[in-house]
Amino acid sequence: MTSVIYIINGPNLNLLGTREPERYGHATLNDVEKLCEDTAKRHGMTIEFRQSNREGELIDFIQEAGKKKAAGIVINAAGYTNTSIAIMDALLAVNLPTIEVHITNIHARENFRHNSYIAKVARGMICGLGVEGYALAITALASKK
Ligand code: CA2
Repeated sequence: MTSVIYIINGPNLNLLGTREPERYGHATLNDVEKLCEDTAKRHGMTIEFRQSNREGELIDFIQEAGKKKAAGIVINAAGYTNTSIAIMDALLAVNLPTIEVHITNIHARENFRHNSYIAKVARGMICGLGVEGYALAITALASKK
């Protein structure tokens, strides 16, 4: 096992900080990457930070994390959270500790956001705490809980 944590972001998260700031906040995805880098560094770890608007590419990132024997995965699958059995299967296949993150509280939003395929295979889920959830997820993986 290496000390690299994969941070995987799904569709539309490239728009973070540029649209709907009242919902998703003002931090950009670059700001989130910096937050993750700084948090990982404090724990003596490194990150691979990825985003894609394509389901298959997200699956490629998960398989890459598996091949690289990453210490864990932090994933915000965005809209694919509620639809993608293929992403769930990829996470099952690599069998790495995985923390699901959502910026918003998906349970306080529409019903269709409540059922997460990722949650079925993740070690835990953090939602509703804004982008700080990414830092908390890295800390959880680093402490091997
Ligand atoms: O709260 C989250 O992190 C979500 O994963 C965000 C997804 C949504 O489908 C999930 O239910 C909850 C949407 C990501 C859209 O990202 C944008 C960011 C800024 C502006 C517009 C979209």
